[in-house]
Parts: sequence; C-alpha cells; structure tokens
Amino acid sequence: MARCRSQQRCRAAFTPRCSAGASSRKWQKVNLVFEGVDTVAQILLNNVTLGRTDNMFNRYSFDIARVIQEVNFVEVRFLSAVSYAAEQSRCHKAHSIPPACPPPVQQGECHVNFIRKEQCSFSWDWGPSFPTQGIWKDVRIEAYNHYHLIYFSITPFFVKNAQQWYLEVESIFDVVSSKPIAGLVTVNIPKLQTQQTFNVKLQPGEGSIVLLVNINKSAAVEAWWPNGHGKQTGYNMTTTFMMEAGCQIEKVSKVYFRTVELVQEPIPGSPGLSFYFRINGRPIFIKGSNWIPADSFQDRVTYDTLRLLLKSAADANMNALRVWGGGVYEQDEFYDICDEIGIMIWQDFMFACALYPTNQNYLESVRAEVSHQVRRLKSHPSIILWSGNNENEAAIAGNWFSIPAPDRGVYIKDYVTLYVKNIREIVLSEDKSRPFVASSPTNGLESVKEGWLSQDPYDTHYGDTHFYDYNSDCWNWTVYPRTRFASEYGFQSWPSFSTIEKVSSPEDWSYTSNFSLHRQHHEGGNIQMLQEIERHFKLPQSPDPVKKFKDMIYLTQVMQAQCIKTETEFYRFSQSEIINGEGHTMGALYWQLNDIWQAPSWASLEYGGKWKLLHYFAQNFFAPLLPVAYEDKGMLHIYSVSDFHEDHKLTLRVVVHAWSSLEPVCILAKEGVTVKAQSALPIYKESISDLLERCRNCTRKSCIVTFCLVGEDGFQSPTNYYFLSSLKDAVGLEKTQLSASVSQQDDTYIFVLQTTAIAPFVTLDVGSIKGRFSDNGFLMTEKKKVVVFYPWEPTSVEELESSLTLTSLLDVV
Ligand code: BMA
Repeated sequence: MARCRSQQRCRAAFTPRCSAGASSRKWQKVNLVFEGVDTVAQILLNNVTLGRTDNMFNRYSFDIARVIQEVNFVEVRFLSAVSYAAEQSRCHKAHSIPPACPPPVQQGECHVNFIRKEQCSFSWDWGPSFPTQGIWKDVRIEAYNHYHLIYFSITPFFVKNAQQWYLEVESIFDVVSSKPIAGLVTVNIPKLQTQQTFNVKLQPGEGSIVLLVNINKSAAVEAWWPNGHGKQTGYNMTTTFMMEAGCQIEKVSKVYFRTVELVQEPIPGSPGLSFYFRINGRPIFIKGSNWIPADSFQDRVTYDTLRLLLKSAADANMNALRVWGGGVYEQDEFYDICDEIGIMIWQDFMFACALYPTNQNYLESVRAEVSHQVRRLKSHPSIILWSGNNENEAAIAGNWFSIPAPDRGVYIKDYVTLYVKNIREIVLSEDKSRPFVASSPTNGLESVKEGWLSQDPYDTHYGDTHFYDYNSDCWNWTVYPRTRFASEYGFQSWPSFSTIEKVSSPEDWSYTSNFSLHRQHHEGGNIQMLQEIERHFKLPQSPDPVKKFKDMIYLTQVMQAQCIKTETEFYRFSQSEIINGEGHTMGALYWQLNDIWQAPSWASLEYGGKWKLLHYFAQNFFAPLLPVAYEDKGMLHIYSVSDFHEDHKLTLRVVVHAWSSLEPVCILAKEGVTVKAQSALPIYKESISDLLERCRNCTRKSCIVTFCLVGEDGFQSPTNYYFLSSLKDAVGLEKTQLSASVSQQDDTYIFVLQTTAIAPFVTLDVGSIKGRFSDNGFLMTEKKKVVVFYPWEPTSVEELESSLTLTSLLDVV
C-alpha cells in the first residue's frame, strides 16, 4: 500500500502562561496539539510515536512531557485517505456499507463513508475529487502546571416566569495536580451591570465546571436577532479564573442573548405537526440556502472568502444557511461572521447520502468528534439547530442502496446506534440550549415515533423536505410540495463565462465539449438544463460557437433564477395557509449557496463569489416585503408576503404592458391594502380573462403583468412580475438597444441604463471585476433604470466601461 511521508522540522517554542521564571520551570504537562489533521497519520516526536489520527474533525492532543527536548523533530506520516478508506471497507466483514463508490459521472473515489473526512473530497455531484491530505488546522505546544483551560463556552437561557436571562458558563479543565485546586471565578458584563463571583474547586483530571450567571434584571438586555428581524447585539464579557495554584486566566468573550425553539405541534385543520423556528419567542420564516465547503482545499479559504460569501447571503435578504453534512464543520471565523451579521445556521453533523459503520473504533472516533465540535461551537448564537446527517434517513426509508428486505433491520439498528444512541446522546448532554433532529429531511417528532426512521421522511405534514424535479415545468407552482419546511430544492446553471474562461481554453467553449461534460458531475445535468430552458425559451442558434456557448450560459442562469423564484415564492406564500391539510410552510433554503470549483451546479454564487442571476433574484424573492402572484384555474392571485413585525397599509399597483410598448396598457392601484405582519395573505384576485379584457387588446402572449406594493416616503417592495405565457411564445417583443453610462459616486459606480423597448432579463456583466450590482437580470419596462455597482476591489469607470456586456433575452440568437 502506498505510504507517503510529510516531514516537518520544528523547534518547540512555547509561550509560557506565567512569566515568572518560566524558562527554567519544569512543566507538569506538555501537550502537542493538532487542531486538525486530514486525515490518517502517525505522529512522531523525536522518533517516538505519539499516536495516530484518523478523523479530520477531531482535535488531537498528545502528552509529550517525556519526549520533548531542547531541539525537536516532529514527524507526521500520512497514509493515503483513499487507500485507508478502501482498507477499512475490506476489513469491515460484518455487512457491506453502501454506497461503495460514487456514480461514474462524478469521477470520484470509493468508500468515503469509511473515513471521517470531508465526504465531498472524494467527489460530489457538484464537486471534483480532491482527497486532500495534510495538516489543515493549527498545531501548537501547550505547557502548563496545575491546570489548563481546554474549552470555554457560554450559552444563554431565558426563564419566562421570572423574565430573567441567565448564562451557563462552562469551563473544561485539565487539572494536573494530584489535589483539588480551589479558587474564585469572576464573570463581568459591564454593560449589563452584571458581575458575579463563584467559589470553585477543580478536581484532578479532566472535568468541567458550570457556572450559572444571573443577568441583572434591571439591565435592559438586547437580544440577538436574525438578519432582517433586528440587531445582532453582543456584550463584552470577561471571565477571570483566580486559583490557589497555577496562573490567573482571563477570558474575554462576546456574549449574545437569544432563544430558539423548534415548534412541532398540531395545526388546526391539518394532520401532522408544524415545523418552524421560534427565535426569542417569535416565529421566524427561514430564508436562505445551503452551504457547502468554499474550496476543495480548505487552506485557501480565508476570512475574506468567508466574509464575502456570507455577506452576499445577508445582502440577498437571507437569514439562514444550512451547513450541509457532506462538507466540514466550518472554521470559527465562519460562525463569528454569522453571529455578527445575523445568519442563522442549521448545523448538520458530517454524514451525507450514505450508510455508515458502527464498529467500536468508528463510534469512539465519532463520539470524540461530536463532543469536540459541540464544545467548540455552542457559544455561537447563529447556530439554531444540530442535525444528525444529510438524507440518511431518506436513504434507508427509500431503499436507495437496494438493501434486501431481510437485511434492513441491521441498517436500521446501525442508524439508530450512530445518530440517536451516540450523536444525539452527546449533543443533548453537551448542549441543552438548542434542538436536535436526527436527519434532514426528517419528519421530526413523527420520525421519532416511528423509531427514528419514518416510512416517508418527505411527508409534507411533518418536518422538512428536500425536493428536486427536473422533468416537470418549473414555472408551474403546483409541482412543488406544500411542505412545512423546504430545506433543499434547486436547479442547476452554468457559471458565467468569465469564471469558466479562467480554467478552460477556446476548444472547451461549447455546451457539448469534453470540458463541459467533464465538469458536469450530475448525471444528465446539461441535458436537464437544456430541457428546462426549452419549455419557455428558444434555444440559442448562433453560427458562432462561442456566442452560442455564451447564450447557453446566460439562458441556464435565467432559467435557474426563474425556476427557483417560482418555487421560493410558492413556499413563502404558503406560510399562512392550510390547503387540503398541507401548508404552514416556514422555511425555504434552496440548494445551494456557493461553489467549490468552476462548474455547472445548483449554486447562486460562483466559485470566487460572483453573483449568478439567481442570487440577484434571491435578493428580490427573499425581500422582507414582497407581492407574489400565481395562477390557479384561470384566476390571477396576488399575495402580500411580509416578514415585518408590524402591519402596514399600502397601495398595490398592478400594471399591464404589451410586450411591444414601454407605455403601460393599463394601471390599477388598490389603496389601503393591509399587509399583515409576518404573514402571506391574498390581497388581489382577478380572472385572467377579465384582466385581458380590461386591458384592451391584450392576449396572454402579448402582455405582461408587473406589480408592487407602495407606501409613503419611498417605502416600496421590489417590482414583481407574472408571465402570462412562455417567453418563446411572446408576441411583440422587439429587439432593444441597451446602453449604459457609468459614473463614480464615492465608493460605488452608477450605471444608468437605457432601453428602446421592453427587455426581459436585462443582465449587466463586468467580467472578472469583483463586485456586485444592486440589481440584475431584471425586466425593464421603463426607458431608464439606475443600477449601482458595489466593487469588492479597486476599479475605475474606464475599466468597468470596457468590461461591460449588456444582454437581454432578445440578444440570444
Ligand atoms: C441533495 C444534497 C446534495 C446534492 C444535492 C443536489 O441530495 O443533499 O447531496 O448535492 O441534493 O443533487
């Protein structure tokens, strides 16, 4: 078996915790700590084996007191993750653990479920196979006497009856003295006039102390709110440990106050149970997407990469992301940023789309992983849920791996052992402040009732659902499940030409090139996009192959944006209704936010952070105030969707244009419309035939409906639209002359766009210049539109002008 070695020479330089006489001191304990090793390695110090690693998500600490010298030699001998996984699978004699290998289209490696490593690093349906290997997190030496603080966490609780906040402050120590160490711990939150001192006694060995800090009742605590619902206030807190032996420790932290409940209770008029999050006592509609690793190589993921992607999520009016279970537990900075900008995190444990072993070694490794990760992450208010895995309940329930009926029991038992008896048990003992579900999708309490594996985890009456359908018409909302919570749904598109250009050459620039096939890791993906486009648009016919390729890219993005807009709007307008026992939808997390490389995928942000049209659409379809239209049995319905905490009295404007003219055919203004707080309610209804009749000379093919909600002082929803026919059938659309003038205003650039005719899906693209527009891919029904460009790096008017391409649907030939 191939064995590779990576050596590292280092001088063990450690900073003493106490200054006095540190250099001459003999330390009672000296640890060599690896925050993360990817994955299978033997660790040696001065030629002495300290131990082995086999879990990328664990922290490893080796006692080196007896081995350390003045000059030291640390050696990390890696074993190929691919061979290790294969070997583990060979050694697993009990029963097979499918799937053995990914589908051939993914060109990946096998048996990833046998190694505790980023599951998508062996390939995924949106990602390459780069089974990385190396030291992927910090390595350090810790030297101490008496005691050492290993983990420190703060979790807030609110006691309703007493209307009192308190904090659970947990410290996990390694005490090296043979006798207990007594001392005082003081917690101070100056802004909340809260200071409390505790007498503590640390027992020898590893153990924890939990302090309950009552927040001064007369202090007005500002809670932490998700993006769009309030501020993300945090308070500075200092914790000082003054012990009778050893050094004084001072911990400076930011503490946040928020509660979270996952509400699963009966809904009048509907069988099943609700499934929604209550944050600080308020039901919150979850809007966002799913997060995958930001790069195949984690060492490339910087603070700036994370900030850009997460800020883009918040800028698109998202309030939540699901950290999907086939990637990694993200770095601390990821959660820090989410805390800061109000992005709630649905945190999966790292198991996805597979069955997993449950032998003793494996379970022990997972147990260590889970307690490490929960201890590391539980202080973050952004995390609102722990979830056992991605789609593994569904995999067993739907028999994805063709397990013969008589063997099913073994796999069910394995499932319960891993996610319930081990992972859940640890989560519940480590963190009582947030809910846990065993899988996604799941039926929640109903799955529990059915022995943690429900017959149909996709049941719309319970829990969350994942939904993908590439064969139906995505403009037709009736194909979507009226679920309680949509935690995954999506359609693919290609990233923009400027992104692909960086990793390809001219012979690759066609939709059917080897490159285009190679980068597509989802079986039939390119064809599916084509078929979805064909339903409503004319396919590109240009004789110029590059133009044809660019047109295809544009159309895949238009199609994806329009499909996910329709689906998301459906979930949002289904939040306050029960129809035929279904509804009360309280979450829409589309698949997927970001990309791991330059390839076709479900992402709305390209590798590098560029916004696809979908991301611009998300900004609108996730707007806090949005009118949404849908058609049912010849009737046009408009609902107001609002995430605001108060009702508003607004005017609904419904405008009908003929495709052939920038002058509206008819305008209707409905005044005094009550837009209910945190609801989706009907505000307008008209039969299409009446509407066409009212707006003389209109037909479904010749006209288009746009609408918005308007209040006083410029208060306005985005302008939304409803197509009365496919755009390939639209009559009257004329070729437009699009032009733009660019000027600079402080740190931003202003693009003034002009059109000579109505233009659907007007898209501004400035190639590789990093930044985003205030809006993009829009329907232009007015002569002029002002769009702002927010650059992410220095640029100039000249550079923007020379890179700008303007495209609308009529430019596709
Ligand atoms: C779901 C996800 C991912 C996958 C996506 C698109 O199953 O959980 O595994 O990438 O669909 O196929």
